[in-house]
Amino acid sequence: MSQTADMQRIEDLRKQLNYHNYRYYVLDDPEISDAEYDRMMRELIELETQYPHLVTIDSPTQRVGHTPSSGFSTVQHQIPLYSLSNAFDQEELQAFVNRVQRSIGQDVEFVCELKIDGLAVSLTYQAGVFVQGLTRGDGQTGEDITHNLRTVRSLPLRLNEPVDINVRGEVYMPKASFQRLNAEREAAGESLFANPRNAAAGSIRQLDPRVAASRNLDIFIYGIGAAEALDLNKHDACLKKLSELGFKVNPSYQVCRTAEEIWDFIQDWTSKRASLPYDIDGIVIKVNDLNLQNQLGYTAKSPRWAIAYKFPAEQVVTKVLDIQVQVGRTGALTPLAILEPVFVAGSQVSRATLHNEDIVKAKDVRIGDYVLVQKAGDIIPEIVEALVERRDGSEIPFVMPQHCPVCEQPTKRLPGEAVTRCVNGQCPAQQLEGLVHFASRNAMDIAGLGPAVVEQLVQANLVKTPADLYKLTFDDLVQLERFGKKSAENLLAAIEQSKRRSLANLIFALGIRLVGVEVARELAMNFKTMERLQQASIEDLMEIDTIGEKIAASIVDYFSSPANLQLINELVAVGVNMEMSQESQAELILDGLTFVVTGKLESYSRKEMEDLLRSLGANVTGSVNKNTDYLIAGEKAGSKLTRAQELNITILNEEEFRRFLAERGVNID
Ligand code: 3BA
Repeated sequence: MSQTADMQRIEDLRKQLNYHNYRYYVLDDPEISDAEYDRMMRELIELETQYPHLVTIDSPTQRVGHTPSSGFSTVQHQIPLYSLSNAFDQEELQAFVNRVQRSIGQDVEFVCELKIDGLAVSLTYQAGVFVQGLTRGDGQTGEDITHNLRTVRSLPLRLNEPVDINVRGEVYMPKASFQRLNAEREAAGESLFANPRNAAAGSIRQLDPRVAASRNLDIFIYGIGAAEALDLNKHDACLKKLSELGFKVNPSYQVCRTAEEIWDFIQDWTSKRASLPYDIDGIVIKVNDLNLQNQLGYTAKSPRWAIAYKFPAEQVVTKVLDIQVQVGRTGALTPLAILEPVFVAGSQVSRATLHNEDIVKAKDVRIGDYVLVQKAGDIIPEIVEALVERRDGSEIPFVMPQHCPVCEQPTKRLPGEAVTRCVNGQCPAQQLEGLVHFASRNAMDIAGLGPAVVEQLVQANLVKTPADLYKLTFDDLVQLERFGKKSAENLLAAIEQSKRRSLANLIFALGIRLVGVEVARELAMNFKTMERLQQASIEDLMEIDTIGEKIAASIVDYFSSPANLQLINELVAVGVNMEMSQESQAELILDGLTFVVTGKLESYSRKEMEDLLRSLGANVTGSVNKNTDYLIAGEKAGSKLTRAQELNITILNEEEFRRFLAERGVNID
């Protein structure tokens, strides 16, 4: 075929694919089969491979991102995104309507919309082509998530008209996709997302667009940020126009003329929301007339012409069958209410944590009580209160046990602390939780080793300490229930791989109290080997900026226990990495030095420069003082430069900093 014919075909395929994409993802009404769609897509990919210079950013082939980006850049919103003020009941809603009507001096038309529970984003189109998408961020600046947004199938890459427009909407994950994703994660032993909103947030912030693409995100558009003259004067007309341009607009909006009509709409959706395929967390009420919106204006944070009515958390009554005590990784004893199972906010609830002794006392929850249960943040079940009037005298108050329910050793509650602990380091419950933590994602990241499998291994007496994991054999595993050959092989491979995790991961994996991911990283960077960390004194540890006395004492305490030392020796013996790798050490050429960055740099934003410095091991602070080693100063540097000169601190401009690094073997060009 001739090149012109190919070009024509490319154009043709793009048009068709965009159209069918819209039928499928926006209208939910496809005209062709998936196979036919795939065939066209493959043909287009083939042609674009042949003519790479013809690939455009709005081509349907560009939805699945290619390479992961190194991070997101922060971008200023052209028009800021305000927040919504809230109304939590009918009275607050009525007050809003009254305020608007009094201010306008007559009856006003409102539009009620479902409040999608997702993440607000801002999309920019130039001449009808999607060019940039940002998160809401703080409303003034957001993060550039263009690549991930391109993977959202209902987001048009090209509009039906070549307009310049900025629109706002909500990215969300449908309930069904959320259930599927969590089921997959559970099977893989990965941590679960708390709700569809968090899953959507985690997905849209993936550095690798291929991962975002696999997450089935969706988007509703509900407003225009800025547009060339479209000649619209009502909000409902904007929604209609957005829909005509090709955007997915939620169809369930309604024009209301009185507070009663608004309240009816709210009541209606309060009962219907469970049957929607996505989460909504309220109803947004907006003044319909755009001129009146302008007239009402904004407060510092939110428009005076709109309000969000937030649904109350669903509360149900159930009975406390028992209060059991769980023992966590650190030995903390947590009272847990066992409930008669009930359905709350979309799922069955049969347990609710009571946190600690004081909270049980404050709520005065007793075994046998009827209680009011709700989900905090729509996911974690909690007991709101005990229904005292329903007691018959048979209820039994809770008493924190004096002995650990698992190992039967005495428990301890230190003065000033809310937690009661089992202080026996050999307690099987602590060991189990410790193993789960050891294998978890930020620790040794052993795929397939979630709580269920750990429990199986412990029950079968195959594993007591993390070191035992490395002694597991194929025969050990295949004899377990639900373990096939394949899963046994996979788990052994994952355990083997974990031997090469970084020193920081290993330190975190040990589960030393008060040592989180960040502190573990600091420790690895400062001590470089497990051996040196083991020998560090409280004073040595406290030399690190971020480590105070409590953390230091906890670390020294950990390494003074013979059982812990034995664990480390065994991990050494099976070949677990105990050192910071040579590469990461070489990269940390600024370790121990404190930098301040000021002024406008030529080829870096200030944030990029600070990230670069941190990645090389430097400590970066905001103000110049006697602890500062270097000041990197760009154009228009002000008081920090003066202060550095006064203190005789070495000042580098960008070029000098480049040379400074080059002399130390690092080239940043
Ligand atoms: N409408 C969220 N803000 C919304 C434009 C205003 C607005 C929302 C909305 C301020 C939803 C705050 C973030 C923001 C654009 C600022 C909606 C929804 N309207 N339907 C009135 O469905 N979650 N969120 N977004 N500007």
